[in-house]
Amino acid sequence: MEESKNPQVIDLLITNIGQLLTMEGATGPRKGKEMLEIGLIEDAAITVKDGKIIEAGKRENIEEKYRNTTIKERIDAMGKLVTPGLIDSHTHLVFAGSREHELKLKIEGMPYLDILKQGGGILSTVRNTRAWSKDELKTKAIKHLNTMLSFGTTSIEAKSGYGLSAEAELKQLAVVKELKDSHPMDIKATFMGAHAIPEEYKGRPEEFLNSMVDLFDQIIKEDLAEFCDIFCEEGVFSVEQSRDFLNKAKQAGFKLKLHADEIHPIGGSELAAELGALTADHLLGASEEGIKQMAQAGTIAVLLPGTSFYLRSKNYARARYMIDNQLPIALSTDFNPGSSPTESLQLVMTLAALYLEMLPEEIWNALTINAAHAINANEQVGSIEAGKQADIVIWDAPNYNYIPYHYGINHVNMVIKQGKLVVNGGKILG
Ligand code: IZC
Ligand code: ZN
Repeated sequence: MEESKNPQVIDLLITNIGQLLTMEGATGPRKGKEMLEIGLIEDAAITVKDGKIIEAGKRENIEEKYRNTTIKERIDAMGKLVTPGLIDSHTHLVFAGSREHELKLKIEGMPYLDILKQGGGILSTVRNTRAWSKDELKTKAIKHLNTMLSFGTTSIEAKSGYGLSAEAELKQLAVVKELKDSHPMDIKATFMGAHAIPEEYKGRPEEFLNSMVDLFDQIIKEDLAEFCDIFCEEGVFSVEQSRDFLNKAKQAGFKLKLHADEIHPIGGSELAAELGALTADHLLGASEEGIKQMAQAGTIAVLLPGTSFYLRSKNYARARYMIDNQLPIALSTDFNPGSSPTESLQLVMTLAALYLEMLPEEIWNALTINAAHAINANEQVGSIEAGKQADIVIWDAPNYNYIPYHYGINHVNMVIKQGKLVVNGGKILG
């Protein structure tokens, strides 16, 4: 009898779900036509115990099956949309200050890399981040994490890269580690000491990179970061420098990520494929050959249309070509104080629809199961399936097309993180 398999007590039943996107059944990151699969169940219910999903199915079946079970808490989803928590697979979470003064320069037409060349941009955030204490950085990061959570994001990746010295990079990573232990958000850390060349190393990029390589063993040993990333870009780090740096990172035990072909197409995608990187991010200028090579190598493309939008770029990544060539896509905010100051993956959905020409089903995959793969968390999160974490969003929306369609506002009603209600009525709970 099925009933005998039920626990006698469960923590939570979410019922009366109009549309449930389970995203279940993926065997790896979804690509090509697989990105249209969303595991849709209409008129659905979910059961949860000990922070994990027990099962999801048709409301009628679940309610009948759990008729004699003690249910500690029930949530009526009022016929609305329910999905897995969103996953933001590329953020620069921890930084000091802000860069609103650059908005005027942008409006006047000054390019992003010119601002950096003049000691602004990333380098202005580096000066602030070096000056702030760990606690100041942590307080600010918590504010951003709370915004993300209230917008439906339940797992993120967070990069260092605004320290650019041993001490300040380790400070940023220590902040991430403390947040991991204290905030409901799941956070995966990336060491991005190779984000820019600091002023004191101007003209000596190799020496600077060596000083960052010197931190690898300590970061791995103290479990401060799982991934290593580099800004492979004209005027920042070349393909050769990136290859050498990432090879050393791989040897030290990091999984690899790259800011590749973000502004100029210099061969970052080909390098990502050659190194077997887990992800290559941005890819505005990725060549057709690079896209095919990444698909072969099993690299995931992390696309950040918010950055194209905010840099006023005419270029957007060629998502349709990527999908046609079986390259799996994740989407992300690129949350940072310069090229993408937003925590909202809901805005990213709209930009992905309008400018990457991605379909809503593809967008939901790119922000759930594929993003989970992009941060090596696919065993725990990214779908509503038995045994996975109960990271669930109840939206104030009738269906999954509605979120990318109605843009610029927050559609979240409730967020459930590992079985616990953390956002209600769009607001963070104490
Ligand atoms: O602070 O400008 N592109 N890194 C590479 C960034 C943007 C972040 C920033
Ligand atoms: Zn970035």
